[in-house]
Amino acid sequence: MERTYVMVKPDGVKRGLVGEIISRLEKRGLKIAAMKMQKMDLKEGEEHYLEHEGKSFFKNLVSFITSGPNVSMVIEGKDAVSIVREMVGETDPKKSSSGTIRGDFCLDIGRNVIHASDSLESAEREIKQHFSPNEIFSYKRADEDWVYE
Ligand code: D4T
Repeated sequence: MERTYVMVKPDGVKRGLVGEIISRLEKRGLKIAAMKMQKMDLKEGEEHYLEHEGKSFFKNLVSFITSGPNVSMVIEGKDAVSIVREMVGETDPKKSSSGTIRGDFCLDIGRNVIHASDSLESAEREIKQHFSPNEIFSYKRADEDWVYE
């Protein structure tokens, strides 16, 4: 089983998409191992987007991600990192297929409603950045024997 970090960004929260997004993840069979609402401060925003430091869109990116509360989650399941990235769609919603979260709910690259870790290494780093170990839960979902063979 893998764990990945997922965040409904401030635009997703303000647009009332939290329930829809969580519902898609749950219905796929993925498990919520941790969840909280939080607001990133400047330092956390810059740390989250460290790989984009120096790029033309960095300032806007940090200002957007710190503009309001987000809903942060640890999502667990078989191949969770790649499965969730596939459900999220392309970074640019214009290139995202219908049926993906970005393909169904947004139009602009700077307002793409959700973040999900792009590798196991990023997932580990991002989970550590946003959650302490006692905020992450291990439990069995009642339908697990029907989700996995
Ligand atoms: P995040 O990290 O926000 O989930 O997005 P992705 O993992 O899908 O994509 P990313 O790290 O390459 O981009 C981070 C973030 O920057 C915005 N962005 C990106 C932008 O505003 N202009 C751009 O040209 C690019 C490449 C969108 C997502």
